[in-house]
Amino acid sequence: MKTALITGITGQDGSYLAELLLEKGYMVHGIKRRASSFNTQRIDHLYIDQHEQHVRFKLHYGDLTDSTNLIRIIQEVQPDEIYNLGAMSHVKVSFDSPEYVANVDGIGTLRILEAVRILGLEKKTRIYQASTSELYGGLPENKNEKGFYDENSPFYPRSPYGVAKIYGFWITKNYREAYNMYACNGVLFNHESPRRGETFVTRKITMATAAIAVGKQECLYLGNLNSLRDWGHAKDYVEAMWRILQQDVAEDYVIATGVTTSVRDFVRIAFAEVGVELAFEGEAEAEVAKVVACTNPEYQLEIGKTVVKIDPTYYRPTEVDLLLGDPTKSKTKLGWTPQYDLAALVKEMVESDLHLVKKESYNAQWEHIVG
Ligand code: NDP
Ligand code: GDR
Repeated sequence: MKTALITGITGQDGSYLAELLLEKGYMVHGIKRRASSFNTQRIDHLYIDQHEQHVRFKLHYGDLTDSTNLIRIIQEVQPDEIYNLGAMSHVKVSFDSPEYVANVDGIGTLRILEAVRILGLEKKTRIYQASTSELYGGLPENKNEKGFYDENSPFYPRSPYGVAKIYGFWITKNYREAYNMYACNGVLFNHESPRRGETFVTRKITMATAAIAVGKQECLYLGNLNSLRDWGHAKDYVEAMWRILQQDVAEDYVIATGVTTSVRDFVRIAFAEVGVELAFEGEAEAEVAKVVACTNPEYQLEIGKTVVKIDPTYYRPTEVDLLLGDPTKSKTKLGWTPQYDLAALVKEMVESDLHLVKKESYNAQWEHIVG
């Protein structure tokens, strides 16, 4: 039985990856942070009473800022594979906490690599580093001749998050070259799911779509509607992470769908899921989206109602305008093909959020969400 250790197991990707590895017969260890309230909602369904025999899922308290803790856990677990998914992963928030992000997302990666080296596990333990399309920064001149970002495109990060992650990228590559370690970067483009954190734009939109449809929210406030993202499903992307660690030779891979969509169109597609057609009018901070048709008898929104407005609070000091990844290498070398397209992703997210907001207990004030 192979043993895996996942940092960030309580996050979106950590939860899907834990499910995948358990299905594959792994013993799965995860690092969770101590918090004053429960933070394991995404993985509670995987928890098995630790007193039972044959337990294959175990959580350890820890933090990527704490080297001795990481060394102790890795020594105890002796993992065959480490998936370093732990991070402060919100780009906008990284402008508020740049030093913390550098420590967790940048130096945290070094701490994992060093722990493996200190413990003499370089030959045994394979390491996956959660790298990101944010490294590219969306500069048009850096796209390849086909108009995509690929494994050879230059980096130009545009946020403290991107800058911290670029350190994680290079230190992973350096340890691979310097110490012959099996350490790889998955340069993943945006991936979403019903488990996506509520302050990322897709989830913010699908939750608001559902809440507005059932009359529990008036309006959705967003920032830059023009930005374009290559959105896939987290379930597909964790499969790619696993494949990256199963190759003969350690390499870095871009994981993407190869399709890009604007935030504005994501809003349109989400509202169409509840039978609402929107029209966008006005420009810049005065842009709004109004209901022009409502075909689902279950959700009777007034024609002409404004359901989306701009709040400049959500603008970023520096923005990544466009992301579009070239998945050619991952398709050919890893045999990876995503199962979801954007339509299927949005459908699943809206359906899940409708289920959530229809619960009587649901009364969140999404108008005031910060993120
Ligand atoms: P989430 O924000 O959903 O999860 C982040 C995880 O990291 C959580 O488990 C969180 O714990 C944990 N974490 C945060 N700070 C620390 C810390 N100091 N020490 C240990 N753990 C910590 O992110 P995703 O699941 O979406 O992403 C997973 C990884 O992939 C991240 O590294 C992210 O930067 C990267 N990535 C994500 C992409 C995406 O589109 N989703 C695309 C490219 C890269 P807690 O639950 O306690 O907050
Ligand atoms: P991103 O994801 O920054 O790409 O990082 P996010 O969903 O936060 O933003 C995507 C785009 O939408 C625009 N936007 C808004 N974003 C948020 N969060 N809230 C809003 O109200 C809003 N309005 C418009 C943003 O400006 C941006 O252009 C994600 C994270 O998962 C990272 O950890 C990961 O590395 C990258 O994807 C790839």
